[in-house]
Amino acid sequence: METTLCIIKPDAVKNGFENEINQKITASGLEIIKSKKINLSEEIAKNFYNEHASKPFFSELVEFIISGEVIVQVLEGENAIKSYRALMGATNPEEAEEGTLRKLFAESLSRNAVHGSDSQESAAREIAIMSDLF
Ligand code: 3AN
Repeated sequence: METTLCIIKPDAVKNGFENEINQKITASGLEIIKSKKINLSEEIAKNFYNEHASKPFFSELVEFIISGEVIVQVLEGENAIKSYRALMGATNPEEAEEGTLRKLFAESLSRNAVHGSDSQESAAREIAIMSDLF
């Protein structure tokens, strides 16, 4: 069994897609073992996105993730990291495959509905950062 961190981002929460996204997550065989609707602090957001600190879109990324309520979740299942990345689809919704969460629910590259850890190291780090929230 593996765990991964999922965030339903402010665009998807504002657009009311929380239940539809979670139905697709559970239908894919993953279990939502923790879930919290919250406004992230700037401090947590900057720490969370630290690997992107040198990218030109870093401040946009941080501003967006703290711009409204998000739902932070831990998902568990066989190959949860890869399996949830596949369900999310490509970072840019215009390139995401039909039926993926980003194809269905994302507004744009920067407002792309969901986050998912991209490796075992990231999952462990991200779950640790968020663990105090649950
Ligand atoms: P993913 O979320 O698919 O792992 P990353 O790790 O490359 O994608 O990027 C992290 C987040 O940064 C993305 N979810 C997206 O919101 C944002 N992002 C990535 N590339 C850009 C870009 N060129 N312009 C604006 N935002 C971006």
